[in-house]
Amino acid sequence: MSAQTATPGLGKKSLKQDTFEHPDFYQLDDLFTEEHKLIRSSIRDFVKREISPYIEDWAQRAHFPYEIVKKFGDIGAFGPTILQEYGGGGLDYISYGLIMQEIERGDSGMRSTASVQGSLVMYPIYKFGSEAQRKKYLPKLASGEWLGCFGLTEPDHGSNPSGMVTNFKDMGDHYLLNGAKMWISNSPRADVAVVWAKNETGRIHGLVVERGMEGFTTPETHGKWSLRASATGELVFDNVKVPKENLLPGKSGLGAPMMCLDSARYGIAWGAIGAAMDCYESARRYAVERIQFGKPIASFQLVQKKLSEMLTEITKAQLLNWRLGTLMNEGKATTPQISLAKRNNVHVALEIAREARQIHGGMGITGEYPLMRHMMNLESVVTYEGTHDIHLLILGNEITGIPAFV
Ligand code: TGC
Ligand code: FAD
Repeated sequence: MSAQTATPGLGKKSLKQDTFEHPDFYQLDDLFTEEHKLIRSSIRDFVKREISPYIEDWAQRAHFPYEIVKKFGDIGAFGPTILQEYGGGGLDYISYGLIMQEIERGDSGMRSTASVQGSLVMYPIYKFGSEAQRKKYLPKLASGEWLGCFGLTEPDHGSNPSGMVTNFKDMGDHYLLNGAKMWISNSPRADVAVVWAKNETGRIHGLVVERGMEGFTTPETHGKWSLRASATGELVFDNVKVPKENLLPGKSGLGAPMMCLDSARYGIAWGAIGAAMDCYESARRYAVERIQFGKPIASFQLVQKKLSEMLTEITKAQLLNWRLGTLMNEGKATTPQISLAKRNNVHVALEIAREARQIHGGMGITGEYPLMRHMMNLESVVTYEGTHDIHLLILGNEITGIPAFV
């Protein structure tokens, strides 16, 4: 075979400048379908129109813009991988990832609203619910007519959900639910809550609890410095009578909520890189425009180092997401693979937000730029859905076969 017909190697000397505006340094667009690219651009346009102009004000005022719920429903942001017959999008996992990426480019709290609804409320009803439950809840959740939340964490049981004390007793014609959940995204405005609780034998089950059930309250958590545009609260159950048909019959045990977390953590791995890209893009623009010592600060080696490292980490994370997405599509992704991506990508996003803030100097602390908001949001993202260290231990367990949680 002659040199000319051998497998091509190097192509162009460099990429077009606009590649750096929306970084796609390793030309992943070549791997996305036209449908993927269309979904990405339509969500990106939606975020530019409906979130970016207002998010700073919402976050500063700690205001959850409830009207976004219906709008997310209209654009198909809720349950994109769920079958269309239940109101979902019937899309693949790359599409789901791209939707989370573009929403979190706008704000992590907005992505929380969407990923809780899709992965933590619709997914368990879809996966473990009866046909009647699917038909009752999924279309209303998909359209944004109803908002949902997911109650796993308790005041004394965060990283170790298996220790939960929320419980229900079989009273013959209904269940009696008691206990409390804490740190629950969407709870203050939720119409339905997927709640994980133990039965009399200590086995964990999922129950769908509806707003209006006597003894069920959702007090809001105030004073957060993070995810300020997302509503967070408690779920309090004081002798709540839950109809028997509200128990999710398809799966019990901790594995059921953990499967939901796999789906949500996958979305976060993509979402965090959306936030990172927003920070990087802002830093690149600022560095080119800001003059100090008579030159753009982009001409200084230390600033170039920061930008180069940001682009490197974003590119590695994009490749990780794409490969994980293809494994998800094939039904082959594992929990530790998802942990690796969630842990890595949120960590690098947080570092990128911090570095980007530095490039903006004093301006970086103002609401004129998105850096501080992303940075503070990511402090929650690195903690929820399994902390940075818990994911490290999940990987340690996979590598050694020895669980180091206890
Ligand atoms: P462990 O002994 O490992 O497992 C107990 C049982 O669960 C099974 N299991 C899974 N099954 C399916 N898929 C998975 N991913 C599974 N992970 C575990 C496991 O096979 C076992 O089953 P069986 O039948 O043998 O009993 O459990 P452990 O108690 O030692 O805990 C392990 C640990 C620490 C890794 C885990 O519990 C954990 O990940 N902790 C972190 C908790 C967490 O992530 N909480 C998230 C709350 S929700 C949230 O944060 C939403 S934020 C949303 C937003 O706003 O975006
Ligand atoms: P802890 O478990 O008390 O951990 C504290 C520290 O100890 C962490 O650094 C942790 O890594 C470390 N640690 C714990 N155990 C170990 C160990 N074995 N080895 C080494 N280190 C360890 N939960 C829900 O159920 N639904 C929601 O919608 C939801 N939304 C949230 C929204 C926000 C804004 C936040 C902040 C949290 C949310 N959470 C939600 C809860 C979240 O999942 C928990 O905060 C998280 O799982 C950690 O639990 P914890 O806060 O109790 O911390």
